[in-house]
Amino acid sequence: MDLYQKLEEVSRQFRIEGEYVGFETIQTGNVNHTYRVKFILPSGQPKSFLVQNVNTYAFRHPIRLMDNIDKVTEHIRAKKPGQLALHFHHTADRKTYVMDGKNFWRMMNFIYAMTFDSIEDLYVIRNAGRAFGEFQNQLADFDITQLFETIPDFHNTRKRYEQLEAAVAADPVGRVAEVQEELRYLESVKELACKLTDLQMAGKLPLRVTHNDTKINNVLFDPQTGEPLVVIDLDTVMPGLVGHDFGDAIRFAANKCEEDCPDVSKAGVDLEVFQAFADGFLEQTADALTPAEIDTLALSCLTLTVELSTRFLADYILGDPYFKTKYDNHNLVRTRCQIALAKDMHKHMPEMEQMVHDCFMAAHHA
Ligand code: GN1
Ligand code: MG
Repeated sequence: MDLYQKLEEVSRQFRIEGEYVGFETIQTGNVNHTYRVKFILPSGQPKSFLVQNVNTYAFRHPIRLMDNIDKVTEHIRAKKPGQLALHFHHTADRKTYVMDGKNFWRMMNFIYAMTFDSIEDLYVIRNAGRAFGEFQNQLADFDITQLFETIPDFHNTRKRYEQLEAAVAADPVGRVAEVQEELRYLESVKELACKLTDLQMAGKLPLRVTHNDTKINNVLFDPQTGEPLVVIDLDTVMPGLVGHDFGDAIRFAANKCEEDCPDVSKAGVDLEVFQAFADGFLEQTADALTPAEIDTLALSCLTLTVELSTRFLADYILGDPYFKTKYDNHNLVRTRCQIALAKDMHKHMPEMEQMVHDCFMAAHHA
């Protein structure tokens, strides 16, 4: 059965009625496959839905993952009744997924909105910071023991280093020889990058419900007003550190180029973007955060950038089993870009720390 028919079949299992008029592939996300399916409902109204094929290599327990998402989306929906929210469709037997063989499908509402892969408008950046900060707030009273750890040790930087070391030792496709320079750099920043994990293990940073994949294109914006609507991509909602969300957002949004830019001379942290995001994020979260959390926000940006470098590089060495790639050495290009960004963040750490402090003081007194 081809994809066209498959998507119709899946939609029907989610009890969508009316005429199927086709689908579009949504070119975003490095892990799952996403499609917009289009129907004419029996009422005559055209309506779109999002169908996703969940990557079960990345997510080994997709059913429990959907259980997490269900609980979290319902918790958020209850906090803002009547407002736009993410919603997952159910099958006739009340499941939020359809399984066939190795494929794991889910369906959600299609929200007419804008996303940005890169943003120059500082107002929008600030709004993205507010959106992720608000997400934290909405889940502040959610019991973290209710959540299954969808990808264990997802942001455990020490474990990520171990995984890289194991990949190097295995070297299954002979790629280790050409990445010596990258390995040396990553080794040189290991202790600094792992500091966040060490503080977590020592119980010095509190666990919260975190999103864990706070790329700015995971915020949907109102196309007219630029106001944030909802935060999407809840696959990795798990107990985590506030720095995981803050750091990953900065890693993506404040980079002066795309995360896989082949020209590494373009990579670097845009401090205006950093400040705008920090301002929006702390406006929402300042009162809830502990001093140790505030003190590690700037460091967390370096941490998450180095950590993702180890992940891209390990995947490259293993022959790209995890991240979707568009060309042969895509994961190596990604690694190099993230390393260039990490180096620049390292250089600008004092300014980043000062900005976090200033935004915190401003929000705290507001
Ligand atoms: C993956 O698939 P996507 O784009 O939402 C990855 C993130 C990485 C990101 C890098 C579950 O996210 O951790 O930061 O790629 N998600 C997972 O682009 O591994
Ligand atoms: Mg994601």
